Amino acid sequence: MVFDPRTLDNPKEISAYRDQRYQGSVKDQEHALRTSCTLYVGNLSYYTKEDQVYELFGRSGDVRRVIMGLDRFRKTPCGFCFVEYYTREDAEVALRNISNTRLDDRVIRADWDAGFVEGRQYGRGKHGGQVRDEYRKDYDPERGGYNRVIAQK
Ligand code: GTA
Repeated sequence: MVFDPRTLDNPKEISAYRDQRYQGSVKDQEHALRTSCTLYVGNLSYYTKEDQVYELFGRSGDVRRVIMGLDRFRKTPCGFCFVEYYTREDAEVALRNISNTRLDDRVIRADWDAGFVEGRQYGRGKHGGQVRDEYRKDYDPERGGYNRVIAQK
């Protein structure tokens, strides 16, 4: 197991994100973030397919599974996924090499994740997709155009 000593002093250095619905203590979540083999991948196109994710992330190590993020009402991809590796080391290589590179011509962002549990594959926004898509002001054709709040005005 590779520990980065900086993260022990400042847990936010491992990831700025904390899942507000995490089932466990703050300490448990910090520990999971430091030891898990799972990455969250954001800013995907809604059109990106699971096998493209396997292909790209498989270059950094053996991928155990990919869980595509889905709109919770439509059950269609909504622009994120979780990638689980068999080892922490392979996940670290992927985070270093793939985060902020392009997939389907979009700059994707990878982040440590505390681990997938059933239900986390669904967008939590009021409209079923990701929360951040409801705050977006730009037109993003690969993520449904305008955000759905603006589109309905
Ligand atoms: N590991 O960065 C991440 C990450 N994100 C962004 C989502 N997930 C992530 N996991 C990791 N790292 O399983 C995971 C979630 C869930 C799934 C879908 O992806 O754990 P979501 O994106 O629909 O919702 O999740 P999430 O993550 O709960 O919302 P977020 O972005 O943190 O927002 C929380 C609150 O902040 C919102 O309720 C809103 O009040 C506010 N907010 C968010 N974005 C903005 C914004 N642009 N402006 C103002 N307020 C905002």
